[in-house]
Amino acid sequence: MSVRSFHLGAESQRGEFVRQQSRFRGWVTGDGSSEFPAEPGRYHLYVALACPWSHRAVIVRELKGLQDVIGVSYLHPYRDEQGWAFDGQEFVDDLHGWEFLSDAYLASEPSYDARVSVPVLWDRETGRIVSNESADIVRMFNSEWDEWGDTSVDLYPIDLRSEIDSLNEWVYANVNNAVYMAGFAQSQAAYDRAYRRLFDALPALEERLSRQRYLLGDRLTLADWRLWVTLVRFDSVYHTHFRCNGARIVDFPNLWAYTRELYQWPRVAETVAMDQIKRHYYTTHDELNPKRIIPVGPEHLDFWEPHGRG
Ligand SMILES: N[C@@H](CCC(=O)N[C@@H](CS)C(=O)NCC(=O)O)C(=O)O
Repeated sequence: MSVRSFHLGAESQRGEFVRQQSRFRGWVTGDGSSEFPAEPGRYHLYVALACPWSHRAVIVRELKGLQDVIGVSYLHPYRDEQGWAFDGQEFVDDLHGWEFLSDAYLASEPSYDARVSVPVLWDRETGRIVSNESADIVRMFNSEWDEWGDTSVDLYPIDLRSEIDSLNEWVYANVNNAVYMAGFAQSQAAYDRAYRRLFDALPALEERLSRQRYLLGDRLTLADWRLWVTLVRFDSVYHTHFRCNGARIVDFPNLWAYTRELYQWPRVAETVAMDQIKRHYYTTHDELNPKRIIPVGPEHLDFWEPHGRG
């Protein structure tokens, strides 16, 4: 087995963590107008349940009832410098028997040498990656397979799209990515900036959710699932591992009830692999946790407690 090395991180001159832009931005279309026409059984999703960006793709696939239409393979939660991998036991690539997700990237672009990220939407027909951008993948899942999926579920309704897009941008910068910027900061100042962003954002979201059930009113949208994948990991991982210790989600009554409501949404709890989530973060980032000891707590975090929203 050869050791492959891919860039695992980048920093700006200010010591800030910089997330790589996704390289594959193809689009599956229900009307067949792109090079990737929607078909049942043709596309396959590679995800790690530990990863928040993967998690929202998994959730939208479930909510749209696409389980028999789009296949899925799960990567092992532990990731080293060789990138996301299968162990051939619990985590197997049924399609190709690959050992590493980098095989998918190299098959798509033989000279690929950038970071190997999940999720990946794979096309079995052309043998290459359609997309490695979760924001695109969830939008495709929402509508492009509607011939086979549940059309009663629309998480990206036309009348709310511009509001969803702008809120998504804000949530990404101030919550989803802010926790990583705090965790991977290379200087006190970079950490302080990320921390401030995050702990200005959470009270603003708390206030918003005290007035309305979901982020954009009474309809659950992609914006909610984007936020939620970070909230559900927060108290177990980001609060400790990424030093986001200004408050826990359980300290915000509305954010915490909202987190429980979405957790209790049909078919969602099954997608939350808390053991894999903790294992991934606490064992993968040696810089932050060199002994790879996984904290036992928090205890009594009960996502099934009645949420009382409605
Ligand atoms: N823009 C990507 C980001 C995905 C991403 O950063 N995934 C992380 C896991 S949570 C990853 O695979 N990181 C591996 C690496 O960067 O080396 C998306 O949203 O799909």
